Amino acid sequence: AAPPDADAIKVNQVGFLPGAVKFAVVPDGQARNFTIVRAGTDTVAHQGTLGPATAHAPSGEQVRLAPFTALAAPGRYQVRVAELPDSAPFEIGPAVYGVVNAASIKAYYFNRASTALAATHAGAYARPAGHPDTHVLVHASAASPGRPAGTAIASPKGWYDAGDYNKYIVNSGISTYTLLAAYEDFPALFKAQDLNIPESGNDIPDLLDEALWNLEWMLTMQDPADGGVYHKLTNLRFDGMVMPAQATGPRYVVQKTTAAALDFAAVMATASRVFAPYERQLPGLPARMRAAAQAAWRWAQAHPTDYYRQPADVVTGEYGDKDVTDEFGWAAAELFITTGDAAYYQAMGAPALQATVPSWSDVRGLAWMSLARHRQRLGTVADQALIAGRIDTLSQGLAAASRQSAYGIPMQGADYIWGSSAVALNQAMVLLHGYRLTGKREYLDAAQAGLDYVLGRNAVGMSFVTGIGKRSPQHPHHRPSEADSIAAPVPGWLVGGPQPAQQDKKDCPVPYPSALPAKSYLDHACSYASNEVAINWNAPLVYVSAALQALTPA
Ligand code: 9MR
Repeated sequence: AAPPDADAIKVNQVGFLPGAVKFAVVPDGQARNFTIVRAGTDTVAHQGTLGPATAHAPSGEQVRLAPFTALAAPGRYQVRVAELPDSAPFEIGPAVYGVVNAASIKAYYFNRASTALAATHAGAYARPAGHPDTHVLVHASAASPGRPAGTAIASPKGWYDAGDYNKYIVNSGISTYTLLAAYEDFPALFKAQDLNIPESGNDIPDLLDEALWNLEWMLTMQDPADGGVYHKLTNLRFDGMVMPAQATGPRYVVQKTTAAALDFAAVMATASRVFAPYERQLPGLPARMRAAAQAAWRWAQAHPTDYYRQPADVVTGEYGDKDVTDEFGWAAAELFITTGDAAYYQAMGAPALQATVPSWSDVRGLAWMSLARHRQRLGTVADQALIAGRIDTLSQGLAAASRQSAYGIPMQGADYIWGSSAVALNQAMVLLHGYRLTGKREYLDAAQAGLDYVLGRNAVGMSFVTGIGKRSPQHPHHRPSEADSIAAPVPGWLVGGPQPAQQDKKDCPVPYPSALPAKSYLDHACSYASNEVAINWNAPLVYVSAALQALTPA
């Protein structure tokens, strides 16, 4: 018989806060009991009984849960089950998510465009500047009377979207918002954080400094003549696997779209209130962001159906979306919260706007989470019961899915889509809002399961975050990681994760090990459909790791 898989026992490879709910997943076999041992020893710290054997359809497995919530003593441990290799080591401790949280934010720094990364901040990942983006051409699709095709604009800074070197407003929207939301919800944690980025020590929290790098770019994507916002800044086609400084093809801004204007409006409205206390350090910026948000909103009102249409000569990412009712709702909600103008709340269409787990193309949930966060100061215009009800109902559904899952996670078969890792974390983000609103412990526990999933309690038994955990992605689809001739990938990046469509099959020299939804994952740089990194996927990792650290009762 083949030797049992070294990672047959699945557990969060970072670990747990002492007061957290704690589970491992064990393949069904002869064993009915398990122990938790001090890592690398035979010292038993906990003994438990495995739960019933249950089928997990997304991975085709029969598994049992190993619960050990009662173990709260700080230390380093492994799960032990007879006849199986011990699990990956993990820690129980009071600051257990500090490292993963900091790494997941630092990843954005590593993806900064238009700047060199100095060794003092980037260590081995230091690199020369790429993409100054000071001479970006207006594509024919974006031409306007004031800026005819071929005109050059300056649009520097921002983060590369993902494994590619392009910059997309729609995806920047949810990504930057989620970082700002983490700050709005847990300011104390971030005020105490030192990420060793160039701005560290400048009297602005590092998380906000990092967000600012992208916000400054976003502001340049608005045409001051009409308030419209370009959909993306891109090469005509994807670069090869080269370092940023080697990717020197011409850059274009492409088509103003309704979705870009609205995502821009939502983020700038959010940013203007988040940065308001930093007026002294950033004179005029909060007001400028607020005016930019309102101008983009007005443009979208006048152009409600300008959907993205990929021009024939452009083949990079689309982030196309032909339903912008959710973007209208989200932008209206953020403008309402920031300005207090009831007309925005009316424009949001709250009674018809559902709450769903957010993604780049469905941002309704972001509106509801922001309203929930600020509900105390919204006055009588906003329907308090509706806000609480939307978040609670969505959380209930996710908690129920978690209870029914053999892995004890909210993820179901249909959730294994492109970027499935971020689905798990966006579900957790919703649940954390549910917990803050209602105090229902099962929401906190289901959110914990989402983080456990990406850090190792998943069907492939690995942490999906580079540099974190015993077994993590070695070959993400990330140009710098491939081209830098350093063996270890750039750390702190969450990879997209398993999903069965395998759109990259034709580009991969090796087959996927499985086509099952929860196992259809390939740790190879070819695999942009399962192993790319992206700013919108890292953002809920930042949020959830901070939130669990801040909210889990001791
Ligand atoms: O995250 C995006 C996913 O929802 C889409 O299905 C996929 C194909 O259109 O594109 C993903 O976004 C990619 C973007 O288009 C370009 N940069 C890399 C992104 C992550 O793969």
